[in-house]
Amino acid sequence: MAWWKDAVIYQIYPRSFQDSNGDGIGDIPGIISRLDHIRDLGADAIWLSPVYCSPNADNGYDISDYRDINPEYGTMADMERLIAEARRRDIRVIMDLVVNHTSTEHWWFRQSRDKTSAYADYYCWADGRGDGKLPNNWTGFFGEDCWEFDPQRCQYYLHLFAKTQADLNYHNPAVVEEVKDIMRFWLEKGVAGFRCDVINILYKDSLENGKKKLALTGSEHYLTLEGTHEILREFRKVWDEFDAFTVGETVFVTPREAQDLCGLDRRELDMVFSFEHMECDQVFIKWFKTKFKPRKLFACLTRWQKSLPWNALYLENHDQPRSVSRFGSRAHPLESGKLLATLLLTLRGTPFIYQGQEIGMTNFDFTRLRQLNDVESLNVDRVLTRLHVPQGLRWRIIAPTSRDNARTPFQWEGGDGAGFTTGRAWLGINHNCKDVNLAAQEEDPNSLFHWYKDLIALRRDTKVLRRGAFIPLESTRQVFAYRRELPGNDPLTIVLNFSDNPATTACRGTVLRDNYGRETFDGTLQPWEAVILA
Ligand code: TEU
Ligand code: CA
Repeated sequence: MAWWKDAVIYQIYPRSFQDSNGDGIGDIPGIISRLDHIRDLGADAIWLSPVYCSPNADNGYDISDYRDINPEYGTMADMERLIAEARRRDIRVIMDLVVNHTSTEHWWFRQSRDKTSAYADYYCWADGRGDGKLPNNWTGFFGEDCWEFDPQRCQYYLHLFAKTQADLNYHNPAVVEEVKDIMRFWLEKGVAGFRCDVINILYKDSLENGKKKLALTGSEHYLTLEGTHEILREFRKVWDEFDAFTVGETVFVTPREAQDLCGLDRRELDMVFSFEHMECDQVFIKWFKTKFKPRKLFACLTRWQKSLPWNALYLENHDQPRSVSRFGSRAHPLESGKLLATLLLTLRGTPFIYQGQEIGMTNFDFTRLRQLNDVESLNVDRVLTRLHVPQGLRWRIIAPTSRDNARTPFQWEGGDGAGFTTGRAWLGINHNCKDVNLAAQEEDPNSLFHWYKDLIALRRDTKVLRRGAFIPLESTRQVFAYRRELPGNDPLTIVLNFSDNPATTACRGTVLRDNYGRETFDGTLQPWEAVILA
């Protein structure tokens, strides 16, 4: 049963959601204590960023034990209680499945250092090319080399992400079986499915040199290859046993490749997170930001809406800067926040809301690298330093792109600790929590939080918004308009003005929702006005 076609999914970054014991780190009992907020918002499922045992080089995306919970977050009993408490509120739990790599502290990796062990072929080991040269010329996702020498085994291992995230070897059928067992373990505990981390890069066809590129040299050897499709179909056998839901995080995929990854007849994934629309404000790579051009976003969304039967919709996650800071307006934070909410909740697909998005949390207000934790930002700073880029410029590159922008603690209240912790938070709390917090927005019927809540409810009650086709109507430098239609249902028209300036549109209709509270519509649009017309 495709429950996920009617669902809104809420992403939790456990470290920053709610601390329950004053150590400054969010935890599972904290999440349980906030389930009512998620119910109140109207979400049907939560996706938890990793809570497994991990030395936290990449905050849980480096797993050292897939069958246990990071003690900072709680115990397996807490996790079981979370699943049960969520179920009691009709909320499904989706786990993050991070199986492209494990932590080098995972016992598979420790064993793998010994060439004679049963785990010898679990990772991508290779010899250097003589006189201290690396096995090939590939570069990693975090801006650095992707090979590390292991003195015990006297070989290099591949790590496309941080040094302590070693890539698994998917040429080894034993690895595929291990992952299937891990998935069964969690599905038997009652989780509803998985968000599959960088799932389109599992299979590396060879470790040959790649074509030199500005970023990710070597990626033609692992991006969305047939070997990965085969592995997904193998995983799918387990998913089908449990009727599990899956969304793949798929880096650098085209609509064509996405069709193959989640085509109904192919029995691979249910949907994918694509990245193209996250690239509308960058040149070449994510660290070179340029002015956001709404028209690029409209074109990109339109292409994906038209190419795929179903999309995973998102504007934020734990890797991306905050959407109001990025696509919205400083002059109109509330209106632009509501407009972005309207976009997310009226496209065709399954909307994912990232914690804090529903109250318009912004990018961090840090001023120095020292305040950051993100392994990617710290690596990039090291690389830029090596290239003699001066400190001021380094900060100007890193600050707007750092993943920590989305990782500051949830702003529940305005006071010290923002209701997140009674202790010292592991990552700085944004000082704007005095103005931007849930408690204040709950009181204010005109708040962004109430707008999200209202649109989620509208979506739940309006079949055309959930299942209708997407028909593009207008796409100018600032206005995006589209229709959702479904035989036997009244169509809806959505008009969005992505600008601090007014605009006009040819669209007309009776107002169902308007973020300026207007009751009639004559085709003129205020700055950042969002209208749903019947
Ligand atoms: O991210 C994969 C990914 O490619 C990017 O989003 C990444 O965060 C970065 O921007 C690359 O430049 C996933 C997870 O979402 C991320 O948190 C992990 O760090 C990464 O995989 C490794 O597991
Ligand atoms: Ca805690």
